[in-house]
Amino acid sequence: MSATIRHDWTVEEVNRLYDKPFNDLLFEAQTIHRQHFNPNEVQVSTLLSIKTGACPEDCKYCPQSARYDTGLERERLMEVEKVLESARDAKKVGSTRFCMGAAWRNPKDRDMPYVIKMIEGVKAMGLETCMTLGMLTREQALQLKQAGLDYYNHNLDTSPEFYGDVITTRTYQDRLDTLQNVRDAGMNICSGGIVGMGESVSDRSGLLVQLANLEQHPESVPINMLVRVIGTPLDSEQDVDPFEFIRTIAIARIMMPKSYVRLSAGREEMSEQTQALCFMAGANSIFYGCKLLTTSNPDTDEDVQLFRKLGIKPERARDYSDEAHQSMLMDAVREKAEESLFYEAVS
Ligand code: SAM
Ligand code: DTB
Ligand code: SF4
Repeated sequence: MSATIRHDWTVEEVNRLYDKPFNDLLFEAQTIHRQHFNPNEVQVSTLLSIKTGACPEDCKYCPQSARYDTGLERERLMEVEKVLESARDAKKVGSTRFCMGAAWRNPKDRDMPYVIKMIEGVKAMGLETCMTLGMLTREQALQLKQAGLDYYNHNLDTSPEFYGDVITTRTYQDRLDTLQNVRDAGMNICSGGIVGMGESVSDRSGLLVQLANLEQHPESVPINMLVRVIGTPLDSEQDVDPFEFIRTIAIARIMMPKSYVRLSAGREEMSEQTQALCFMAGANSIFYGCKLLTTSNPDTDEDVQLFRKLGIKPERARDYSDEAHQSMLMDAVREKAEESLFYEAVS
């Protein structure tokens, strides 16, 4: 049982992990988890939708697409001060990372000064910053990095084979290109996907293979269970067997031993016992706060209770200023930046 960092996974091999006896799989995942993390600590992030609804994209799972009638009220880009107020509240309740999401295909140049002010303000509070704004160009990624953005969330969502059944307005390669731009700018990557969209086990394996075979594993891997929102094309998808979801978490942990695996959307539908098994399987991050972007998340009181019952403590902010991590990110940046017009921006 080795925790070597691999980037050569195959779908067949991962399918075999899905076929393992449940207890063997969980034991393997928990053993690897303990080699890299304190098993009784969970990182806590808070989400805020900074621009809601009316998105031109057609992601079939998403309540924010303008193409589906989900009854969601659209909201323009939030004022910077309002965003900072929310971040202060998140900090008060113990979150260490503040994630800001926008229902955009990509940010427009005119939006950048506002999101930059948001990053600077949140960062000044001592919170880690994360944004998810859709596709990014290299230049935009560099601007966000310069403003102090720690993480960029951009999910691959599913396997390359199933992807076209879910989204047609941007390609899988577009997503990979954005992840490359984020990496080249020297930011941490947050990328994962969704379980429960009607995909096969091989599609779940295919997603994890794509993530784990990236040049560097994403620092953060959110595994979402589909939140079925009425009006979206996936609103009548079948329930996911909780054991299948837990297996996905365990396999993500085994394949990406040092990444934070986030038990992400869908917790409201999960029992405490399912969530506990997800933590056992190696999940070590959650969204905390009663709202995700537009749908609900468990009440903070419920999460405090659950942590208490399990003896779990929220993790204190990780110091990504540590030299080894910074120099690893900066090596990647320099390599790419030398060929780029934007070298001055990062040097
Ligand atoms: N618009 C940007 C984008 O798509 O890149 C950022 C926001 S988007 C809402 C971020 C992610 O939320 C999606 O990639 C998807 O994985 C997740 N998500 C959206 N709706 C969901 C749902 N109903 N259930 C589970 N996850 C969902
Ligand atoms: C991620 O993987 N999950 C979060 C975050 N990244 C941005 C979003 C979940 C959204 C769930 C549906 C909603 O609340 O609109
Ligand atoms: Fe738009 Fe993002 Fe929702 Fe897709 S997931 S419809 S890009 S907000």
